[in-house]
Amino acid sequence: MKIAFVYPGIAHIGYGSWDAAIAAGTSDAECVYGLSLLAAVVAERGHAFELLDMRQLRCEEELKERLRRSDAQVVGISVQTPSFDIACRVAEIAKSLGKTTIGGGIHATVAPEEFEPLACWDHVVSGEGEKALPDLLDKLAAGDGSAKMIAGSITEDLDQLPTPYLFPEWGAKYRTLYALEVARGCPGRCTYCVSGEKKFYQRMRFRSVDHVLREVEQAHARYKFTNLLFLDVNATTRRKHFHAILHELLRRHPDLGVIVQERSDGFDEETARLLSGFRSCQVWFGFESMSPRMLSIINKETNPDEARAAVALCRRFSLSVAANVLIGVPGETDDDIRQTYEFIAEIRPAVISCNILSPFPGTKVHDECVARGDLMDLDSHERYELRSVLERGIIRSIDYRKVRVWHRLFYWTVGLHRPAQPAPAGPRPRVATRLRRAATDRARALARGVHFLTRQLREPGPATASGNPERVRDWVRFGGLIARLAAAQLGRRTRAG
Ligand code: B12
Ligand code: SF4
Repeated sequence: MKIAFVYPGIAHIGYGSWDAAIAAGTSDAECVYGLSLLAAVVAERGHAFELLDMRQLRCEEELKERLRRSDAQVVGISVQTPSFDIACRVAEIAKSLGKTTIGGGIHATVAPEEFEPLACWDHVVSGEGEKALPDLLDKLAAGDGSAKMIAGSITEDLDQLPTPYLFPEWGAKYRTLYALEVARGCPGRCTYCVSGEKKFYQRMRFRSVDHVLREVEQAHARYKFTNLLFLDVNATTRRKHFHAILHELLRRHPDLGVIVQERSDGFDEETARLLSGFRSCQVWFGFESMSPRMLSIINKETNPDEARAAVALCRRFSLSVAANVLIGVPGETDDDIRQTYEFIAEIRPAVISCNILSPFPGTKVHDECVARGDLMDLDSHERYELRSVLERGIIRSIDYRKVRVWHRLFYWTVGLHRPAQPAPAGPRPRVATRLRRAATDRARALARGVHFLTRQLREPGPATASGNPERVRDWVRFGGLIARLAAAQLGRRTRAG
């Protein structure tokens, strides 16, 4: 039996977005780890597969043509919430060509009831697919019937999983950035997160250190990748385990750049010390907010002191800090966002991702919004996509004009204040050299500032004054906000002085 895997993740970004995203280095051209794993497990059972990544196709006609030419009898579609409508369209096309359709992925896990009544789906696998999918393909190959709705089982022993198959379509990307999973699940219960609400993702399971290292060795020998991304949402949930992996990786591949994702409460000195041994390291913290009130509302179970301590550790060990913040949360006030903004302005992370809350099905926030009639009428699932939320809004009680202004301000602040490069190691250079370097630094910062501002002004984003009165109002608010923040800062400095 042959399965064509389809990745329909083109919500908001559209067909053919891959090349541009690769050129810009954005996460819109990330490899899809779940599909790499599924390809490897179906291959183990003797099934053939191919990939159709819609980000790499030009239009629906090309998709139809590729499916028509394909000798795959089955089409397996990996669905995240924003791409549900697109996925249904793919399933309709595949069915019209006589293929059997299987839906899976996070949306099939959190909202299987949305698939059930639709005739375009023959089978829907909710939860993890490593056992359910090959079992289903075996049955289909044998001509045995199977239920439409299938609950995937949890893979208890992650060491049973094969090394993911790296689709050649993504080859160049994998060569620079290899994604690695060392554990699954998260014990957190953040109200806005799918992992936090669904029991399925809360149970932690860990791969053994040997199993992880074997994969890294195989992949490194083959692809010679230069950077390693830990997909785990909280790398240090079990510190000793993560330290053992880092220790061994450091011994074998200190030349790698590593990217990890962390909660600020889990980050300790030993982790920072080990990470500092690699060629480079970026730590993405899920700070979300610096308002204790909001941290409690979203049930983040961290506090601003832990965030500051984590950043201080990164500074001490010269690790690059990347910050995730979350705004547009029901119940949030200007003052709550201001506390987060001031923290960001103070720590000056190298990169920021300012997320706007999207009430994904399967989260507590979603259920609460529905219960109080706060969710807007949505014409498509694409409305859940973050950039769409920013432009069109999704929760009635949120003032998105204000959210857009803050959003822009976070990026401006970080874009303009990117920390200077650390001084190179070695003897202190002569005065003339130091002056020349300082002047070059200033000139570069100025050029970066000018480039950044021109890009922001040209960008057809919500806060550009392009003739739309709504956008002009955004600008006026923006100016007012900057003036107020500057005045507050000046007042504090004067008092301190
Ligand atoms: C890496 C990552 C990305 C990467 C790669 C995405 C990908 N598809 O792999 C990038 C950066 C591209 C990305 C983008 C987005 N992401 Co993301 N991402 C993740 C992250 C951190 C890890 C994903 C992962 O590899 N998991 C491990 C693998 C093994 O699990 P898996 O992918 O779910 O696959 C398993 C099952 O779902 C199932 N399965 C999957 N596909 C299929 C297909 C078939 C046929 C079958 C039978 C089974 C099956 O079997 C797999 C093996 O068990 C998760 C968090 C998490 N805990 O999963 C968020 C997560 C998936 N992302 C999320 C979101 C919101 C997004 C965005 C929508 C953000 C945005 N811009 O709005 C975009 C999607 C863009 C789009 N156009 O649709 C949410 C999804 C919420 C939702 N309801 O959709 C998550 C859960 C984060 C969270 N906790 O809120 N993401
Ligand atoms: S946001 Fe992070 S810490 Fe919170 S539940 Fe989700 S994955 Fe866990």
